[in-house]
Amino acid sequence: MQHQDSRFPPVNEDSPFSPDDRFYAEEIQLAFRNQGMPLEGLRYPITPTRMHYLLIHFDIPHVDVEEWSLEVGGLTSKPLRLTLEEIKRHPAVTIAVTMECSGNGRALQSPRRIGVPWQLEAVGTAEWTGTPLRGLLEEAGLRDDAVEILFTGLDRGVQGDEVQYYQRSLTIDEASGEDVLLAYQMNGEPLSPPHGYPLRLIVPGWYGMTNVKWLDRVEAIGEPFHGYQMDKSYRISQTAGELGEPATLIKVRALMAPPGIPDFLTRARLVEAGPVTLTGKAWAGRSGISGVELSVDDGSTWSEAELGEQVSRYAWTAWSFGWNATPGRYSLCVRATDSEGNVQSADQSWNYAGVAENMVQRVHVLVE
Ligand SMILES: Nc1nc2c(c(=O)[nH]1)N[C@H]1C(S)=C(S)[C@@H](COP(=O)(O)O)O[C@H]1N2
Ligand SMILES: [Mo]
Repeated sequence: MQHQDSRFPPVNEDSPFSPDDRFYAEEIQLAFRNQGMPLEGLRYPITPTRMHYLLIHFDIPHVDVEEWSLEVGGLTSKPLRLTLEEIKRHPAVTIAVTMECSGNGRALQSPRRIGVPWQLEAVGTAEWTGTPLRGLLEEAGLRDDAVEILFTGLDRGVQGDEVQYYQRSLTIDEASGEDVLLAYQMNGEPLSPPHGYPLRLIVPGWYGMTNVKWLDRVEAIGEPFHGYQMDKSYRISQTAGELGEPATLIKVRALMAPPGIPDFLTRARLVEAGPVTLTGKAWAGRSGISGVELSVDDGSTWSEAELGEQVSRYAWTAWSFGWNATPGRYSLCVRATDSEGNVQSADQSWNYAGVAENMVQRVHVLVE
């Protein structure tokens, strides 16, 4: 390949893919539509909105807020229809939440699954402002025969041969959690169209797909919902046919802000010899982080990093590690342990959908 810096391995030689396992044009197009957070974004406690990742299955709906209203109904004694102004008159809370797409890391699994080809950038932390859902459910008066709350977005498309609106459900218990929000602001601004304008669900601790955007309806239903985005997608299984377990709470993960400077094409890192402070963030759904460890020898030996502040109960914790870098090539690894003792593995745990995978990050560095 021309224009390649000779100090770095040729494209793909150092990558988890074999040369004949390149990405398809369809995946690249999905990657353009669904931006990731550049990993240098790990330096911010709150991700600037334009750096937060995006995942949009179908098209971004065009919403005229004068025409828009939210229906809160189904098995309720007093169904509601609320304009955005009416929703904003309800009690408001702001919570910093680390959101991660369940497909984060998908493109690092081998054999890889066709889908949005995330490496590790499908994560971000934002301050979401909205009204607790449970207040509206109380106002609407849930009937005793309701077992789940179904959330329907305005976006429609075809997936797995099914024409569908984007829909996900939660049990009444989950939906009534005090921190489950109907959010209309992200980082102090109205939601942007790609992030769900005018209103979205925020369920702190759960993988991204739970946070239904462009809300149209919130309905109490009498049977568990078995739609495509519940039963056919976001399942941890070894084959297409198998139902498997659903992806739910975000698993423990640590990531490193890339040290030094990048090689343009491969993103391999060039670091100056001497003391280097490696930094990053670690998170785990609804658990705290009890430790972060660093390895500079591709996972053979590990040392404790120093933990910084946790941005909020549902947001990532900062970590840092002092490394005395001497000339050579390194594979830096970082792994976190959550407060329940779950620790990241160096090996992949492959599944068919490429979801809820949290293998340790490896960062290739040349020290000169
Ligand atoms: N209506 C609707 N909601 C949605 C989606 C979608 O395609 N449509 N994508 C989901 C997925 S898979 C993720 S990871 C998050 C991403 O939220 P963000 O784009 O604001 O980061 O939104 C979720 N909510
Ligand atoms: Mo996602």
